[in-house]
Amino acid sequence: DQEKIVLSGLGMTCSSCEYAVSSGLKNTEGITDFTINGPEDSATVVFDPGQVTVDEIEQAVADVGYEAEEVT
Ligand code: 9UX
Repeated sequence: DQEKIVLSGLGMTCSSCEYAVSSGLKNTEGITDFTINGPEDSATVVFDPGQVTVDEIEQAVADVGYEAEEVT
């Protein structure tokens, strides 16, 4: 199974921020695919809910220094 969420209001303001969020997502098991939208300050994440929860994804992003204001 695959689910898709959009994390927005992360606080990414430069390309290094985008890189940091990418590395956090890349190192999280269960995430199948993601895209970072720098200008929109958002990230779309495709994941297997059997392997990882939305909370864990948010935690992975928090671990690299960003916090989603909104998850849709
Ligand atoms: Mo540069 Mo992005 O300090 O926070 S990594 S703006």
